[in-house]
Amino acid sequence: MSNEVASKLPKDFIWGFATASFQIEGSTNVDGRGKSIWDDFSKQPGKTLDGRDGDIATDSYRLWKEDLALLVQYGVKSYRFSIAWSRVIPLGGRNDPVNPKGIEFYSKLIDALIENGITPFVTLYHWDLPQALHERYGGWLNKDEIVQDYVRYSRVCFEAFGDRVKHWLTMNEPWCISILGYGRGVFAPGRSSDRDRSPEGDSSTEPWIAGHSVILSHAYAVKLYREEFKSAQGGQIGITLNGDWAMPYDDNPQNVEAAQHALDFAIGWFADPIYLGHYPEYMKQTLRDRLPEFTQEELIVVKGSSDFYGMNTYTTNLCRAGGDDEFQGFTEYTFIRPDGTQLGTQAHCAWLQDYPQGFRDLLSYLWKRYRMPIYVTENGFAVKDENSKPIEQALLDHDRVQYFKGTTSALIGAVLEDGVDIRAYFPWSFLDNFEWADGYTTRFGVTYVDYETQKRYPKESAKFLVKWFKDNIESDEQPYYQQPPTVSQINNFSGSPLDNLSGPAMIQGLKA
Ligand code: PNW
Repeated sequence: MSNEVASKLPKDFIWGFATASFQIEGSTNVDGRGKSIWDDFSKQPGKTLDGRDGDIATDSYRLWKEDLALLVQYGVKSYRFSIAWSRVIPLGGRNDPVNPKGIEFYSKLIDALIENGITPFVTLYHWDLPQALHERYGGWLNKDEIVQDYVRYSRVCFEAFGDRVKHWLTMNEPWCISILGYGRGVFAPGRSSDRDRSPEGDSSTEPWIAGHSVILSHAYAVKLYREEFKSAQGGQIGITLNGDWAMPYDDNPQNVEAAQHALDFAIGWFADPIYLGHYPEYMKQTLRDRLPEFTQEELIVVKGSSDFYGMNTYTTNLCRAGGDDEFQGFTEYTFIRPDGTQLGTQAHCAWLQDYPQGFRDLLSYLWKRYRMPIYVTENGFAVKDENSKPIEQALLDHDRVQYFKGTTSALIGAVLEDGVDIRAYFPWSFLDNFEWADGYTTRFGVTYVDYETQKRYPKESAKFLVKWFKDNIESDEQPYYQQPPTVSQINNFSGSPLDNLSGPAMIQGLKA
């Protein structure tokens, strides 16, 4: 047995689908939830492409049992979701009251997942900062306040859920929080130097300050977990960073260097301090005194503050030296090769093309540079014009299936041939959902959501992924996937009848 060449992922490999609270929950005004910065931001004219907000989203706060039943039907091993800070602590702060209804919601969800053999993979912060903290002291711009408030929020979550949650992600994508929220101003809270966009903000300083606060908040929450919870609860905790592969446009040494500069600004900004203990040299040179410094005491807390490398990645950029975009490390991105051909298939969003080799190259780069086990916590594709297609056609999401064929084969190649230690893979996303500044016009789901009826329809890509993981993970005698539960089984674990089951069946189109 042991000298057989492995052809599958190991049996403890984790896979499942990912979501985030504000993108799916809706019910923004119930059970004591406080506002997040996305509530008002998404309601301001011009902030979302379709002018829509997150008040309903996929209605998953109400429909969570249907969502769970679908996850069970898919046979996932794990589900990545995020907790809305302002449901748990409506005003967010360290002296503000905890909301029992908020705790209860996530507690029930966690119990139900576990009862169905699904491992909860929980993000503490996926961009929905309590609005009250933004108003009180500027949110991520105020390091001294936000670190303490975030750590207290984390404590409440470890206390309430840590007996059952063994996989924690502190922050989702600090680059997006900082650059898109405080630099480009396209995400909440929408601050920017561009006065057409925002009455306040300074794009030359605020993103670096916000990023610094995010790193420290993450690190002090991890310190708390390790000191007070880990020995009893036995979980793992880390951060998840976004970052796309940067490929030199051609062999010109300046472009080769530019690709590294792009990686320094997109990934190294966070990964270097957290895994190596310092900001990248190129960032220090470029930003000088605009890049905050860590004190010695802080550095001790920051360095080594993640148990694994959490990786969200979508695409590959061809990189050329030059341009004036500081956020990209003064590198120009393109998808057009020197010979005029496109790198890959274009997605609905301008920033995304399909290029699986880049995914594999990024995995190798991160493994060599940081030497941490990698959890791929997001990876996905939005089919061009999917939202304008009739449902039956949208379900035949050929380009998304191609995308996942490419990334799953790159994934298994990285593990079995390149020797990269990858422990998990979460396609984004379980459902079509509120795609931030794109509103509902861009669909990333493997499950189609009809927003008129809130019915869910598995797309071809869901079927592809379910089968791929069934076929490509080693199994014991006991298959890891399960039979879908009956409605009465679902009712049993929740103790109440399925609410909101409208029409013949909420979930259609998947053959067991
Ligand atoms: C991630 N970019 O965001 C987020 O974690 C998800 O919430 C989101 O729905 C998903 O990717 C798809 O967009 C990103 O502009 C947003 O490069 C923007 C970018 C990358 C990731």
